[in-house]
Amino acid sequence: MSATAKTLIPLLGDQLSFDIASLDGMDPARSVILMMEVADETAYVAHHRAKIAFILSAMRHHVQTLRDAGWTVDYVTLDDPANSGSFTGEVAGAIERHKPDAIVVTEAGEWRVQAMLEAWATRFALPVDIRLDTRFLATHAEFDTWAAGKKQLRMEFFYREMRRKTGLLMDGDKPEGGKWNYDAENRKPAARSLFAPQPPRFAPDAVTRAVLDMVTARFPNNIGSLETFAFATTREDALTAQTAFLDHALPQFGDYQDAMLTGEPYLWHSILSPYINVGLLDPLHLCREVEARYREGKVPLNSAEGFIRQIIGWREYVRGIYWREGPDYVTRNHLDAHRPLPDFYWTGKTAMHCLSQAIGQTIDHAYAHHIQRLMITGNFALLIGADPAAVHRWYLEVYADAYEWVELPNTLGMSQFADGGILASKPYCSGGAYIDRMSDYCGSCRYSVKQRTGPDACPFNALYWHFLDRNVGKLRNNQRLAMPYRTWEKMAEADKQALRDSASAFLDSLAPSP
Ligand code: FAD
Ligand code: DLZ
Ligand code: SF4
Repeated sequence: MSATAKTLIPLLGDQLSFDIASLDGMDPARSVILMMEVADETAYVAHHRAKIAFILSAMRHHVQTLRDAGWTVDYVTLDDPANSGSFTGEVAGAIERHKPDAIVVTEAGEWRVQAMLEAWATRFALPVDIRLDTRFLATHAEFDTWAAGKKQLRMEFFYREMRRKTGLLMDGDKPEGGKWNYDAENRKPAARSLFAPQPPRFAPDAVTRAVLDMVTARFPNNIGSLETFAFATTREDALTAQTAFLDHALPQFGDYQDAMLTGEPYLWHSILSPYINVGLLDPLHLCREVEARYREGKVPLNSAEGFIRQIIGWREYVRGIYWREGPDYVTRNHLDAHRPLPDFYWTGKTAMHCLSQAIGQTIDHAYAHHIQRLMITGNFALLIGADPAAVHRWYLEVYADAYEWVELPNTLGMSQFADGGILASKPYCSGGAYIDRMSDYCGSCRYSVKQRTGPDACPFNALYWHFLDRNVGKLRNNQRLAMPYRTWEKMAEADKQALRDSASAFLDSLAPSP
């Protein structure tokens, strides 16, 4: 490259990290960073309005820190009349403006955008260096090597590799405390008398307020409230949220990971996924902080291990599956499910208290914790036989942390079993008893969780048996479902028919999505 050569560095909205690979070794004096707010990204699904506002505001704050650090940043706003609406259109415009000799970019988080980056070299007749995203522990190639030849992929074994690789919670070559996984100690139901810490809320500054106004004007029909917007949009504030979690919630994170309480959206969860996923927080650094708290005796092992497993285990594992399975993963529909999602997924207006709580807080905060996503909204969609592609679109729309690489395997694989068991060894299905055990929802529900059939019975109960019955051909041989199938088979035919009739009547009453 000549002394005056210039490199264009397009930086995507989920690449807001200082140590992003595309900046590594680059000279600020000979580089132009390009950041683009584009209609394509704001509209590939009808995102929750707080999700759009969070990402655009975090991008606008990040520009300032990059400029303060000496970088030249060309920033294109969504309301710029010359905005072409696409990453490729904006890169074309920036090439006109800056006449670069090369493009350096970090690989995209999803197939859709990665295909765009890969087309740039031909389209612009410039060298394009697409760098691996080093914010993840395992490259795609490393994951594929681990997975190669295995009959079944299981997160637990991949997770152990990541523990060894990072040295997190290791005692020499043994797991800290003698066990790799303390999940059995992480299933306490929460009681009202326990004090649940509230995550810090960040009042919108002038930059965020301008974004909120723009989003209000441009996306009037998208789901979601903006009045309650309280996300951190700078690294500094995200670190404040991280410290608050480590100090106040982490000690009990393990015990109450699966608990649910009316009117308490957060409990002991971290609410850090939006920040980790855009790059404001570094996942490995966060895990090292968690380990340090454990070593200092401030946090019990089940909490530290449980949290670290979510990040270096599940988060890395679902990403590996997403890239390994390919762009057609989204079309899988193992259980041949085709029902539209009911309309109340967009309003929260249903008499089922558990669903109205999980969906209501999703509309208000663009957040629900894992067990609400898996065992309330996900479980219900699975039991009614909702189309997995529609379920996937809903989850991608409504959560502030939703990007296809992490959302799709969690939804289509873990929650809807639509990949036939690549990600999870059994469908996560349950009747009302599980929800009653892990929450206080049923006490204030119009339905009775103890009843199995009839108009006042908890709909989850009959739907559960209906699900097993109609999928018997595909699920009967699953060892982990052997017990419920034996119970079903032993049931009197009249009881079975009453359950079938009750579930059918309920299914007929559902109004489809708008
Ligand atoms: P905590 O409970 O505090 O967990 C700590 C961190 O671990 C999270 O911030 C997250 O980074 C990571 N983590 C935990 N579970 C998972 C998981 N299963 N997969 C990947 N990372 C995990 N997570 C997303 O980040 N984006 C999504 O779009 C997303 N969609 C989901 C859809 C469904 C149907 C399900 C069942 C789960 C989904 N998850 C998704 C995983 C998980 O629910 C969220 O990461 C978590 O609820 C975020 O809240 P938190 O930060 O308070 O998490
Ligand atoms: C999700 C999102 C939204 C809503 N808007 C933008 C945007 O205007 N500009 C941008 O660079 N990124 C945005 N994103 C995040 C991108 O969709 C994300 O970076 C890609 O999905 C990565 O593959
Ligand atoms: Fe949900 Fe059934 Fe409990 Fe009502 S009774 S809250 S529908 S599980």
